[in-house]
Amino acid sequence: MKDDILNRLQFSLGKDADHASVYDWRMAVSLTVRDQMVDTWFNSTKEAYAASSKRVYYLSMEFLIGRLIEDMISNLQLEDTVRGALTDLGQDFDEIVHDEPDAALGNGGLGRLAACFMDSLATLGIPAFGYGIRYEHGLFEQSFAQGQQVERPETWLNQRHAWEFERPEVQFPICFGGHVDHHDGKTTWHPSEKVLATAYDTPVIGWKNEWGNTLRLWSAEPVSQFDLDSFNRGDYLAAGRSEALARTISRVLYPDDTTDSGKELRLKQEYFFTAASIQDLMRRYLQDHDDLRQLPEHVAIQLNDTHPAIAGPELVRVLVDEHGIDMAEAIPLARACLAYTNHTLLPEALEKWGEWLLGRILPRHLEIIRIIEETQQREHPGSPRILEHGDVRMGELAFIMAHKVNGVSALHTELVKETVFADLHRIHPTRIINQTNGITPRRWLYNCNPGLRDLITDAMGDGWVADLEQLTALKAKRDDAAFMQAFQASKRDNKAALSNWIGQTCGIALDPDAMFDVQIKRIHEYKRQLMNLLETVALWNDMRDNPDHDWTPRVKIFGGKAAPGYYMAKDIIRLINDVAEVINNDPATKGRLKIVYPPNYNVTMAERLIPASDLSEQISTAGKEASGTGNMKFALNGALTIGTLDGANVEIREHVGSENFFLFGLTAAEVMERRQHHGYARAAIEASPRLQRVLGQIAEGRFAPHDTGRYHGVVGMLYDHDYFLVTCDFDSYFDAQRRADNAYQNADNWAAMALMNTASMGWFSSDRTIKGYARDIWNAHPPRAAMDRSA
Ligand code: 26V
Repeated sequence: MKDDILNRLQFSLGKDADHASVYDWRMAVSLTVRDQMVDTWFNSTKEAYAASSKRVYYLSMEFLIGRLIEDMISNLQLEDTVRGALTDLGQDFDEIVHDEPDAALGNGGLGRLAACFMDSLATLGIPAFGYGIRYEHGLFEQSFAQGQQVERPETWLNQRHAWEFERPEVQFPICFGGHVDHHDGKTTWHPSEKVLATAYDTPVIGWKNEWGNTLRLWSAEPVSQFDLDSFNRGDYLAAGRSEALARTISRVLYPDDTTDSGKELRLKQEYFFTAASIQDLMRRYLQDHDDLRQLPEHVAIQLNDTHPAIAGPELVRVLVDEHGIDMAEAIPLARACLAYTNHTLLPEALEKWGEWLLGRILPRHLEIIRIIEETQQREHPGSPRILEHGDVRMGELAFIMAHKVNGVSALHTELVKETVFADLHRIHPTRIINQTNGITPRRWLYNCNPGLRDLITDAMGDGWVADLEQLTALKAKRDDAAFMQAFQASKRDNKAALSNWIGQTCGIALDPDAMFDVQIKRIHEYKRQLMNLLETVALWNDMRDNPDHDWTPRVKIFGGKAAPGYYMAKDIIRLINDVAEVINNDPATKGRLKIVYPPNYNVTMAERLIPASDLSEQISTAGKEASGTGNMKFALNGALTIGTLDGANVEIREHVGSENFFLFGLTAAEVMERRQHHGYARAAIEASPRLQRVLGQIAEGRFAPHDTGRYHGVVGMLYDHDYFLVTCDFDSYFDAQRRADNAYQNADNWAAMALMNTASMGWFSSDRTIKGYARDIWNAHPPRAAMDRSA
């Protein structure tokens, strides 16, 4: 390993050890590790070919992968080797790990789920490709200026990405615009614009290096690098213009996951990566098959939300226009390959495109969508429409073109059946199924929490890493005093390490024995960070009123970004920071209450915070959080949840036991009912003196003394509509927090509850989720006898 690293340093980086920077060392190590994945990767590809296996194609606009170095090293079981080699070379392993930029090619849950799925597919040995976009700029970097969010472009590709292989030979033309000709029964699309999609492959090797799949991300390039005619005419700017235009397609990740803004560039991005992926998988299929009618036996295409929903019409277009299959046959054939996952019920996030816009950019696809619509209406008169009020509704399109549609938690799936797709569900009663989300235990326990990982492995071996339900054996340890002491110590160590980091980055001193209460996720009104903050102010008031009470010391930690145009979310961020300023400097509550909000929350920060948490905030308005996956990461790492009956919280609570979960709030049915009552928010505020007082303080400028009107908008919103029922759930939430306070006072009992969480979370491994998809949707199998292992 040492020689390999030095060789890489010399011959790939052109540096000698005496002059190498941390970056050079990191690249040398990463390339060395990457070399060790290649055999497994090639062999897996060969095996999948030899067995003529069905392949899974996971199409996702986002892959929120974060850093890769630790995952890669641990899956290859090279931790000791790499650490040893670096120590011998006088280098610090941890410093090198922290040098890797966090690949933020996603907004949040949906993108992180795709990354966990890639890890599980490889670990289970299921032949699969992840297809997405190689954004030059991932999710913006967040900082705070006077408490307000400031966005700066993210620049992960300013450095070479160590893990990818550029594939200049894997390149497909992607067309836009123009018009369509119908002649002698033959249809021809004459596009007006063309770009090239070039593949960049990252190997994804599963646990213990047994199987490798590919994450293939597409980058947009101009068809011709340079317009020589313009150049020769002396028009030097025009010579580069089409080049620049082409490259904008993969330039930047859209940071708005709240509202569908119908931007042309986003539609182009969606079609760009979908069309490239379909061409790629068709090419692969036709290499060793000739009958396209067998396509569904060999190809499963999973649509991660509606973002790649144009795959339906695109696949039909390829089958009909390029391979001469009848439309009537092509539609069911495409459907048999396609499946769609729904990740949100929020109406403002459901994608739709103006018919005129879609028709201008993809004229042939609009024709095909009309034919799909007619076919659906003929077969199921009165079916909900794809085309409505001049819009193409991507949810309906995805549903109609999929043989299976899934929700991401039990509750969410029922709501999908009852709300957004109620009418389509009546027509196709077996199409909607549930696949509750999961998380990869490799990243979210094994790598991010070495203390707990070693404790578990010492107790039971490492079989749990690929078979997480083995953790139930830990339940027997609750009466083992030595184990419980070590369990508590590992949490204490993580909290001390986090306190150090927060001291350094935020300049705030924390007491590692206080309860660490954490809410990290995108800032959305439905996630109710505001309710958490109001409760914090209420607690502060109570602490000041009763200074002699035996208060449980708390640290409130927030993390998350707001979409740049989501003004209410940005006001909430500013309010958190303003309140923190006042409370953190109040001598009356010193040592009892602190608020910290480290900027630029990302995957790497989650890996730091989650293992150091005591209390996990999962407090969305019931019915709004499709699943949540952060909730699973916390519980697995021994945090207790304070939460509503929403998303996967419902199933988490069933697994960990209601006695180990702080439940509060209205149910989804009660939420719908309450909204019918006119003036429900005002009534709730009037019934709660505690809440009234907090809102009064905010409204009168207690936290913005030089700009007292700053939060009138926020307070007014709560009084006037409060769509997400912050006011209605406030008292119930406050009570649940006091139950948590009391429970925390008994450290042994708290630890026992925490252990029950860790021990009960095995079912939430994304390995279990992927087995469900493979069985119920894809009919895909590992070519290896490994199937026995994963059966
Ligand atoms: C939505 C949109 C709307 C149109 C414009 C661009 C854009 C980009 C991303 C999204 C994603 C919204 C859906 C989403 O992330 N859902 C989350 O999915 C998680 C994985 O299933 C789940 O755990 C979360 O509860 C759910 O909010």
